[in-house]
Amino acid sequence: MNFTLRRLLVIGCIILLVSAYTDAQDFLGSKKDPVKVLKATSSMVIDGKADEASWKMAKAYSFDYFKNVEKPSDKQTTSFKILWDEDYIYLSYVCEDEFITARMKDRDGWTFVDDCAEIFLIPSSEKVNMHFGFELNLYTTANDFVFMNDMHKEGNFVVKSYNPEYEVAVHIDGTINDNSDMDKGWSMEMAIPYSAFHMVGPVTPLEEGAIWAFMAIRQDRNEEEGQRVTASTIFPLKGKAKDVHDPKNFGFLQFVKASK
Ligand SMILES: [Ca+2]
Ligand SMILES: [Ca+2]
Ligand SMILES: [Ca+2]
Repeated sequence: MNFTLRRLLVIGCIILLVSAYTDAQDFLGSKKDPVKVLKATSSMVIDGKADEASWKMAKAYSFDYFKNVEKPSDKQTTSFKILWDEDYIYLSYVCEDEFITARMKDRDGWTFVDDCAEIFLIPSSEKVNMHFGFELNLYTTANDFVFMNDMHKEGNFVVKSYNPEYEVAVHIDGTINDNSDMDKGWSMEMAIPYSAFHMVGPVTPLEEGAIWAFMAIRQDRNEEEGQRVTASTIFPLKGKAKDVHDPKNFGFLQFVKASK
């Protein structure tokens, strides 16, 4: 290989590396481009309908990354919004759903194989191996937990006795557990108090400018029998396992003031 060719190859490699690095830094949810969470300026009524003025200001995010799709109808759309104030984090999920399904009525049961809204939050600007998880089905049954990754050679620890108080309400446009008709969808509104994240050790405050890591997920169950669900997420799931609990798959959010 002559000198000029070798030099061109080296330059090409550098360009590729720099562009890969830039891509890795700029995706939605990266620290450079965190999901901006506006501060709520209106009073929020947790009734399952995101029709407060503050919700109208908030940007809607779709869940475009699907897991366990077997047929085209498994890809149903979700619109996700998030807001904050000094006391609460507010979440809104608006989900198209032709087959609204709910089974689980026991706290900390398998809500994640029902139609289910999920949020995993790390109250830190670092992706530590621990998150608070909230998985709620359409009966507002909660599976809530503290999840600890890679605690043991056997895997993860999940502390399900974490049962904080928070507000949640669901609005249904259709019929639950009746697949003889086509439903329109459902929406869920949640308010999780900042006190739910208090613990021994550092917690990044809920304040303007603070950055937290998170993952938002929707589970979609459409069949009367079995426990097959399709998951969809705000951020892509990487790795062989496509694990929603892997903090490497989480993105960042930043609490900001409402723009005028
Ligand atoms: Ca509302
Ligand atoms: Ca729990
Ligand atoms: Ca469904």
